[in-house]
Amino acid sequence: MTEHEITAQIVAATDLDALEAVRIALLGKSGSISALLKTLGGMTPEQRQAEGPRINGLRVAATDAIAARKAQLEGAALEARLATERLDMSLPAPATPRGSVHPVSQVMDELAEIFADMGFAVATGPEIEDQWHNFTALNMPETHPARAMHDTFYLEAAGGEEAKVLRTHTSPVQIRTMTSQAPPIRIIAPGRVYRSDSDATHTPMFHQIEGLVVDKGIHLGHLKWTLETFLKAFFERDDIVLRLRPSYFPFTEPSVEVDVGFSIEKGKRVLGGTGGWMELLGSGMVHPRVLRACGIDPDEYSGFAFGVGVDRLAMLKYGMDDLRAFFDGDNRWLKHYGFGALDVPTLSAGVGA
Ligand code: 2U9
Repeated sequence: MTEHEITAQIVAATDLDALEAVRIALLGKSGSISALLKTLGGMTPEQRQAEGPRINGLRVAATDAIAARKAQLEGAALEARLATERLDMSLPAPATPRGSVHPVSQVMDELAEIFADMGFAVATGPEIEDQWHNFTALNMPETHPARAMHDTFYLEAAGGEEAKVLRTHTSPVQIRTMTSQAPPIRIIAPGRVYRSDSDATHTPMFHQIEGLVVDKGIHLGHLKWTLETFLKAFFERDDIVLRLRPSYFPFTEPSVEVDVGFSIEKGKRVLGGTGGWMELLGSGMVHPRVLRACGIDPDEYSGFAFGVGVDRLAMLKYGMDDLRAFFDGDNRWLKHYGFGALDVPTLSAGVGA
């Protein structure tokens, strides 16, 4: 067997499987070159001196030629695969993108934008909470009736531990911020919350956005200005009028419910003016007990907080009437109310654009 015959066999292999078969036939345990190598043991030293380099030369030549052919065949296989997987990146995007932005996501983005302009940071936290962050720190001790009023979902507790809850509001996020960060604090906490409640105006999961400001000398005037500025930007009207009514929440003192004036335009109810009043959000000055629970001295600092349903804000701004449709995943509804997948809501471009 000559080197020429060996390389001819290797070059004749047209794919990787055929090449592997040739390799085994030459260099495998019972391959022809392996058989030649075995004959060296039975030779005289003189024969071995002559045959050794020749047979070894065949082995090296075969090994090198197989490696070279393998690289060649692998390169060709890759080229063939790339040719079939080719994607023309210059193809234009479809004229009508299929996905759309859910109104709740759009409103969340708009809210983050509006509050960022007022110097608020966005804070987030876990949706599975312990009872201290969801209730106790918010001035709702175990026996407090508000715990029952929240229609809480309790999780099964691991042996001996206190049951965790699905957070009933985003307030625990503010508790986590206050226990980990010193004032001044200016945050909004948007996110999913859960209550065991379901009808045309309630879903077991809904979205809230809450705000919290803690600093020296914060008072109700700051709260009213902040809410007025936010609602004017959100509803894109300068004639938004607020009416503050005394109320009660365990975590604020005093507590105020905020109504917003509406008027009738072309037979439709629109926000703005003072033709009637609609309850929109809850707020108040952070209860001194809540500040103290978070290690903040209420004699030195005060704060305001507010909470509003994001789904409700979306319904009011974009004229939707059934809350349940928000979470049905019905493509026709999403097509009708959804926002362009490529739109970026910015205040400068008009939040409702
Ligand atoms: C801390 C202290 C106080 C947040 C507040 C409300 C009043 C309120 C509701 C609006 C509609 C919930 O989505 S809704 O059902 N919220 O009325 N929320 S004051 O007060 C806080 C929060 C955190 C540490």
